[in-house]
This record gives sequence, C-alpha cells and structure tokens, in this order.
Amino acid sequence: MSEAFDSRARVHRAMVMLGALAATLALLLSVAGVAAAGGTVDILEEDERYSFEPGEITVAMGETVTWQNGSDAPHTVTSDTAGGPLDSPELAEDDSYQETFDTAGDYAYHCEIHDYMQGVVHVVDMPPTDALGAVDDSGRLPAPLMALVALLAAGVAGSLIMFRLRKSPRTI
Ligand SMILES: [Cu+2]
Repeated sequence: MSEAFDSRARVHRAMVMLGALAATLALLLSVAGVAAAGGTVDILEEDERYSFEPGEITVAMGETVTWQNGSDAPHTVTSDTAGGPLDSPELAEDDSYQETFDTAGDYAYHCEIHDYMQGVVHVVDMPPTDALGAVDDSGRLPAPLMALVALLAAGVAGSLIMFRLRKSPRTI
C-alpha cells in the first residue's frame, strides 16, 4: 500500500517538474518573441483629440515599430524631415503601418491631417532588448536559446530515465 503511494507521489513529482520546465521554456520563447517584435504605437482619441501613444518610443537598431490606428479618423505617420523614413499613406480605422529602423538616431514625426499630433522614435545602437538575443532574420532561435532548449530537453530525458530505472526493479 505504501509502495503504491510512493509510486504515485513520484509520478506526481515528475509531472510537476515537467510542468515547471515547460512553463520556463514558454516564458523564454515569449521573451524572445517580444524582443523581435520591436514596439507598437497606438493612435488613440481622447476628448476629440488624437495622439500617438506612447509619444516617444525607444527601440534597438534593426527593430520594427508598428503604428496601429485605434481611432475612427484617418491619420498619417510622416517624418518631420523631408525624405525621412516615415511616409505612411492615410491610415483608416484599424489600419497599421510599419517601419524597420536600421540606423541609430531620433526620428521625429507627425500626422499630416492633425498637425498637433507629434511623436519621436529613438533608435539606439545596442544589443537586442533581451539577454538571450532576438530571433534573427532567418527566423531561427539564437544560439544561446537553442543551447538552453537542448539542455532542458536533456534534463527532461534524464529525469524520465532515472524515474524508469528506479521504478523497474519493483515492476519486473
Ligand atoms: Cu491624425
């Protein structure tokens, strides 16, 4: 009776451990995904005035900023400097616009329709925003993350083997 209980407890412990490993892995992958996504600026209306939220955003070189029109009026995302990188068409409600910034600097922009709408993108020359490195252009996971996944898989396999070895003398 106590043996059956022990075995159930061991199965339970193994399940908890696997769950914790899976949760850790999911968290790491989502962190990498967030870093690769860059930033998002929402276009919002409050008291009949429109604004870019946040008005200032900081991203690393190579990252992409997405503007999302969450208001029912048309807007543009237009560089203050002629010939600047930001030059969207009129964005209708729920339309979005993206720009990837490969050069460090401050990019001021406005809306052509509502000239009081102003924003700045700060692009800084630094490694991707998470410690593990962002997903590169090929879509593959970066090497440190791959190594971690391999390590976790080895740990799971190892604990399963240990579990079976310890259990087998009794069942045979
Ligand atoms: Cu506007």
